[in-house]
Amino acid sequence: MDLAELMRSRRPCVVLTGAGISTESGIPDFRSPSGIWAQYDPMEYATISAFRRDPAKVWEFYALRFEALSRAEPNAGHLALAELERGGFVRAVVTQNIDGLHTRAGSADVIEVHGSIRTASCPACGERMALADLVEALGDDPAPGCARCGEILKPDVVMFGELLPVGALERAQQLVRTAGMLLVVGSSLEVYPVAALPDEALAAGASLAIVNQAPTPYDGLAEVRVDGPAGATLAALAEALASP
Ligand code: BV8
Ligand code: ZN
Repeated sequence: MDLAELMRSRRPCVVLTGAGISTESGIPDFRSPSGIWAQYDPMEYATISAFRRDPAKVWEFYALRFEALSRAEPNAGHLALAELERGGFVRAVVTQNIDGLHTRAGSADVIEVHGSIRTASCPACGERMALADLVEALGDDPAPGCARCGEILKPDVVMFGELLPVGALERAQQLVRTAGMLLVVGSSLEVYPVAALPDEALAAGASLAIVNQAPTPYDGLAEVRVDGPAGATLAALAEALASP
């Protein structure tokens, strides 16, 4: 059975995306050979303890990523998922990405389980700062301080060792338990608790499909497995499902 036939027969489809759907927008992923973790040790830059130990160092890492993220545009993969949502095939997109590209591509129901770079918040008083002001503040201060109380702000992304936004994770779990199928696009499915979502979908009787350019631990359980680029694969899928 191919992906289009599966999407027609197993509705609604919930999509889970990872960094691999945004590489064609120029944003590096994490675990590919050219990925971020090849240059930066996640334990030094992406854990909440690293942030508490040396916030300026973690801010330096995120400032670099903000550069690439703010220049990025949605690609054919993001646009195809938005079209499939409008066409009634995709129920929602659960994303591990913090780049906001699904929303900019027109997807209406997007669950950002690892937060987003859209804002940063003050751990002490909760004051929020938007990305535009952040980028400006980062210009002359490696670790932006809270306008209200001076404490160093933290990007509103989920770092290793941090709990995911409770509402987001619960909604993602509820969606996959009531889906006809879960379509995973561009994720190595190695980071928990998100990497347990395919198990929850399968346990609830949903089918699993995976579009990814490297093996994942769930490949053996996927009814359809496409080892190809997300952009072209999803564009072809939207094309196939557009024609009756
Ligand atoms: C939690 C932040 C509970 C946002 C990220 C030690 C210390 C602390 C925690 C742990 C620990 N050991 C284990 C843990 C648990 C940890 C975990 O799962 N670790 C893993 C590595 C084993 N999880 C956590 O810490 C989570 N929190 O468990 O809290 C807790 C807390 C307190 C007290 C008690 C309990 C938090 C997890 C979230 C971490 N945040 N990032 C950011 O900066 O982006 S992780 C990072 O990995 C990103 O969020 C990313 O989204 C996520 C997953 O990566 P992927 O998206 O899958 O990307 P990846 O590069 O891996 O794969 C991309 C794939 O696409 C590749 O296979 C590639 O081939 C493919 N591809 C590329 N291009 C294309 C393509 N395919 C098709 N087409 C293309 N064009
Ligand atoms: Zn504050």
